[in-house]
This record gives sequence, C-alpha cells and structure tokens, in this order.
Amino acid sequence: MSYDRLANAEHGASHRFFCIRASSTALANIDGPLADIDGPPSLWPIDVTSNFPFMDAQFRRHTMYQLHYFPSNANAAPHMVLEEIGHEYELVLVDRANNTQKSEHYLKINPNGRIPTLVDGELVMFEAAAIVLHLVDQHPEAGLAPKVGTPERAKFYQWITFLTNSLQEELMIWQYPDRLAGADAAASEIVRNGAEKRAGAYLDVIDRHLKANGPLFLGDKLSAVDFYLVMLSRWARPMSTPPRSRPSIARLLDMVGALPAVRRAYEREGVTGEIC
Ligand SMILES: N[C@@H](CCC(=O)N[C@@H](CS)C(=O)NCC(=O)O)C(=O)O
Repeated sequence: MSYDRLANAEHGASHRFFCIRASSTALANIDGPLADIDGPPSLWPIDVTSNFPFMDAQFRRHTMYQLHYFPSNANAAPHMVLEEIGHEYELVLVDRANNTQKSEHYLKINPNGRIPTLVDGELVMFEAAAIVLHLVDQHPEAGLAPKVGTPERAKFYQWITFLTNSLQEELMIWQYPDRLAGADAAASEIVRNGAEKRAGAYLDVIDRHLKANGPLFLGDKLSAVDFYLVMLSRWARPMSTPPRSRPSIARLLDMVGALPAVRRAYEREGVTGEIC
C-alpha cells in the first residue's frame, strides 16, 4: 500500500469501519450473546460492538500489522511487543541513513518525520508508547498489561508515561543537544550535561522502584513497560552512569533482555550481541 493511500485511509478510519470489514468467518468464531446475530455488523440495528469492546480485537486480528522502523530506534519497544504477542507483522525499513523519515511520502503517515509508525489495516499511528498501548489492548490474551480499570493498570500507565514522557525525552536531548542549543558547542555541552543529570535522576527513581517492588515494573508480572525500559536502556548505554550500573535495573535488563521475543525483535532489526 502506498503512503498516499495510507494517509487517506487514516482520515477515513473509524470504529465502524472495522466492524464493516469483519469477515463472516470472524463472526462465526464469536461465542456468546452475539453469535446468533445475522448479517454483517454494519446491518445490526444498534452498535453492539460498543458494549463489547473485545469484539474489535477479534475482528482486527485479521489485519497484518506493519511496523515502519530503523534498527534500534523507537520502534524497538513496539517490535518486542509484536514478537511477544506472536501475531503476524511486517517490518518496513525507513532508510534513516538517507533521511527517508523526512521524505514527502513518509511524512504522509508520520507528519513529525519520526520513527516508528504502525499501520494496522486502515489505522495509521505514530508515537512508540501509543503504539505499545494499542497493541496490548488489541491482544489482551498476551497479558502484557493489567486489566483496564484496576490499580495495576493505573501503575502501568504511570510507568509507561514516565518512560516516554520523562526519560525518553531527556535521552533525546542528551543525544541531540544541538537541536536545542544550535551551533554553539559550549551551549550544547551544557544542555547535554543537564539532560544526562536529569535522565540519571529518573533512572535512580526507576531503580529504587524496582528494588522495592521488582524485579519487574509490576512485580513479577512481565508487562510492556519492561520492554520499553530495555529500548531506552540500549540508547543510554554511553551515559557516564549507564542504566545497567544500577543493580535493580541491571536485574530487569538481564531478565527481559534474555527473552526470546526480545532477542528476535532486535535480531530482525539486524542488532546482534549485547542489547543493553
Ligand atoms: N516521541 C516519538 C519519538 C520518535 C523519535 O524521535 N524517533 C527517532 C528515532 S529513535 C527519529 O525518528 N529520529 C529521526 C529524526 O528526528 O529525524 C516516539 O516515541 O515515537
């Protein structure tokens, strides 16, 4: 599918569209109160799917996910989640070496010109954390997030937001201080050092949390947040006090970094050897 078609499709995407698209086979596989409703969902008298949120997930498993990526970029966490879920997906390389993320075509699916982008049928979305949240919602059976509405889910939101909003952003500034400071090398250095200090303080918070409540973010229950930390920790390896120098973070990285899904995701991106 071309970027043009994807961009147009995004505008037309709607909850109802996914219902219309559902195949009769999918409907036949649904158990329970809806199993004996005849005809495609578009013809049903009321929007029953809104009362049965699990149905969207049922229908949408028929689509092949497409993850637009560049090795070890912000696609890594969504990629690990995709591997762990085990649903079919396709990787599409965005040739960052040639600035393809800023090409007219790519900007149609990701107006920020950043990587990753996920294509899920007619749905096109950016922001790594949002993609992760979407995937875990689509595949509750994978158990990568606690049940919606529970205190555990609230904590899951807290940590994934903290990682993407605070740690990830600080790491971006640390990696690219000139984007803030411009061509002034001394100013860049000040920005870089400040960002590293702040990122370090965030990592300390995480380490203390894992020490008291670990070994994983949600105790002994693996969740998508753990994958997210692996991704960020890989980026942060050159820090003067890298994530792994903190014992409880190191323990999480050892556990999660050894998972087959994590290794497969990085290998498929062409990353071999130590992950983080
Ligand atoms: N907040 C975005 C950030 C994405 C991002 O910054 N991606 C980087 C790669 S890790 C990128 O595309 N950089 C290319 C550029 O800025 O031109 C997300 O989490 O998806």
